Amino acid sequence: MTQVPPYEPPKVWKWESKNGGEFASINRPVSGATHEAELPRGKHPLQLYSLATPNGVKVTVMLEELLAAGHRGAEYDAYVVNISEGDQFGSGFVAINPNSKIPALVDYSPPVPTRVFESGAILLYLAEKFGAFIPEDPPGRAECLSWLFWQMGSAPYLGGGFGHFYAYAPYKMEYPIDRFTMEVKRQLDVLDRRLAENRYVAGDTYTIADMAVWPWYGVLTTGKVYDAAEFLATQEYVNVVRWYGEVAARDAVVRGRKVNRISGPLEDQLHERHDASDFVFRTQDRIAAAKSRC
Ligand SMILES: N[C@@H](CCC(=O)N[C@@H](CS)C(=O)NCC(=O)O)C(=O)O
Repeated sequence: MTQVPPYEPPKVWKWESKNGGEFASINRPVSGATHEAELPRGKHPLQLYSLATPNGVKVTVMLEELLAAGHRGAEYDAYVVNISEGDQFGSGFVAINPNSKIPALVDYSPPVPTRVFESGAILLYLAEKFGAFIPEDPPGRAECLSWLFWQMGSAPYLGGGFGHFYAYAPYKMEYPIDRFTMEVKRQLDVLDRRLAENRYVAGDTYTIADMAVWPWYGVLTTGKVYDAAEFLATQEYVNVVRWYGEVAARDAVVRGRKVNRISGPLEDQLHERHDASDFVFRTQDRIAAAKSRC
């Protein structure tokens, strides 16, 4: 087994800022705002504050799917919350998500503006608001919600467990990597068996369950999450790979993945989204080209 520095836990744990690993500069053992910062607000009723991480992409895909399905009330303004720079601890953001994590949404259409945080809650809120991407029949709805909550409960093992120790911890440790790899492969097998018998996660139709699961477990098979496709042998989960490709080809998914993205190819980065035309005129490649002409 890999040699790791010996550690004897003290009687009472004390915070040393260096022990946060890759995210030492932003991890803290307390909640609340660290600085005053108002959130911007655009012209649409729905205001999204997010980043194109797997949790953020769930919501931008849902909003683009709603718009593609003709729900014009789903027009939205999307702003970047740069979590590496601590934007999630600004007072305005903390007021809409006391948990200081993206994504968070404010709906200004009701008489009293409604804040929603937690990606699963946002998906469910939007599905109920527009009556879309969630089955109406009780058994179908129960199946859809079961998989939605399966994702919310499972992904922390993939992100906070496997991803942290495989990709971000200051040194590699066999014990936690083994433990979380075992669990993530078990989860992939759960999903693979489900998708062997169903076209989509909740059954025959594409729902918020797909939108929640796909950015994590679907994209994992491409190596774009933690660069771990080979290590996890994700190609063996053939039904997950098949479903990944089918969902990836949806126009709304192609668009949703670009919103609030601040790294990667410039043509895939749409930092702020206020209008459908932004996908044509406001991606970073277009902005860079316009600047070079000045
Ligand atoms: N359970 C939450 C998790 C959200 C979450 O972990 N967001 C991460 C980015 S993917 C974040 O904002 N991290 C910033 C931080 O931990 O300070 C959800 O699904 O919305």
